[in-house]
Amino acid sequence: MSDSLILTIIIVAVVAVVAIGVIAFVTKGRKPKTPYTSERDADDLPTGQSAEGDTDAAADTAGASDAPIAVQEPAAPAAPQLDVPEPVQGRLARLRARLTKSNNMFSKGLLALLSQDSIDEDVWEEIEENLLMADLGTEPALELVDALRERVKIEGSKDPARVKAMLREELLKLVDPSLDRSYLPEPHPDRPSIIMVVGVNGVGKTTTIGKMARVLVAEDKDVLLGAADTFRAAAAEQLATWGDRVGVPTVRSEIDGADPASVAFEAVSAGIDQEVDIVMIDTAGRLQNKVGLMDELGKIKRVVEKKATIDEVLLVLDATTGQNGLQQAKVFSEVVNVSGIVLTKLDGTAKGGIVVAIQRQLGVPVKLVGLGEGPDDLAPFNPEDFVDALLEG
Ligand SMILES: Nc1nc2c(ncn2[C@@H]2O[C@H](COP(=O)(O)OP(=O)(O)O)[C@@H](O)[C@H]2O)c(=O)[nH]1
Ligand SMILES: [Mg+2]
Repeated sequence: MSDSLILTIIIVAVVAVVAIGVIAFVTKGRKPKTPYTSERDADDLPTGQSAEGDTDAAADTAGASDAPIAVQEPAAPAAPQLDVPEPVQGRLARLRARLTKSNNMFSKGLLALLSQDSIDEDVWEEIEENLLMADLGTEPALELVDALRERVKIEGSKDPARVKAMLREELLKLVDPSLDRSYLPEPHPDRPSIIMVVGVNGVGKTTTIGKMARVLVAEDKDVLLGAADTFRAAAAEQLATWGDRVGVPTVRSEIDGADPASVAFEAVSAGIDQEVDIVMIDTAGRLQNKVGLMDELGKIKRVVEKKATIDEVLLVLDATTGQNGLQQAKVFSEVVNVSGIVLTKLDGTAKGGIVVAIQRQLGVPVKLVGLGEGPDDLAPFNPEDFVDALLEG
């Protein structure tokens, strides 16, 4: 009799613990360096419900967000040695060699073709093939060939330097220097900017957020990360590790498979509480179909926007996947309002033309490019530097 009473008590206790739901952890690496007011400093680690307006959202997140936020202090006893990220200015130029190496064939082949004594129909076709091989896309490739043909005809020049200059100008037109590529959202007076990062599994979302946190730290911004890829515990750990290196806190759930929207909500709440400049939200990419994708990303957006509107949705695409990447881009852009592209793994492909194809297809600019696995191998996209890199060598 008493045994079963004890058993009942244990079961009730276990159920109660489970019912608490999502417990978000805030790994706090460094004290925010900018303009927190002193009364905020005292409580800048949230220990419970943040200000007004949470009740609505709590309902939407099935009670998960009214769970207390536990504070996970860094384990290191001494002050951790933080990385100093490389300056952002001129990063693409520094990383240019990575692009040049992989795109050498592209430019060498093209220039050789264009510098021939007589460029006949066959040669123009070969030039077009070269451009298609570089994933430029059919329409832009045709446009480029037509424009070059016209100019070569008018100028009659076979001087390689001149031909190269023409090619540069025409490529630059296709990459479109007029697009707004700012990756820093306009600051808000009363709340952080929110950046959500989406894309399929393995394209480099988490890595990109980690690298971007460093870019933002180098730009003197206070950043907070939200690990809303709750599918695997390792994903949150991966993100928090990136954050720790530069003293950026990460809001995460300790439960695998927790509601991503709840974690995103907690991250934004913590970001508001801590008065950071930018909250970046990582999402899962395991979604198999459009409906699931729409449900999950839609819910994150809905729940987060009870606190603050999402300023930027960055779609991460792997440059090595070519047409496949374009297909993914299409699906994501149907589901969320993509405002910028991060093109990763450009160091591993000779298909730099994908930049043009993606921008054309989505009508959205490439804002940043990934050029390696190193922590500072992410660069703001600059059309001139990019085209120069394609044509170098
Ligand atoms: N070469 C290269 N590898 C990258 C780049 N960006 C990410 N990766 C690698 O791609 C793999 C998947 O990255 P991850 O961020 O976990 O992808 P996620 O599933 O979208 O979050 C990791 O091994 C990264 O190091 C890049 O720009 N260049
Ligand atoms: Mg990830």
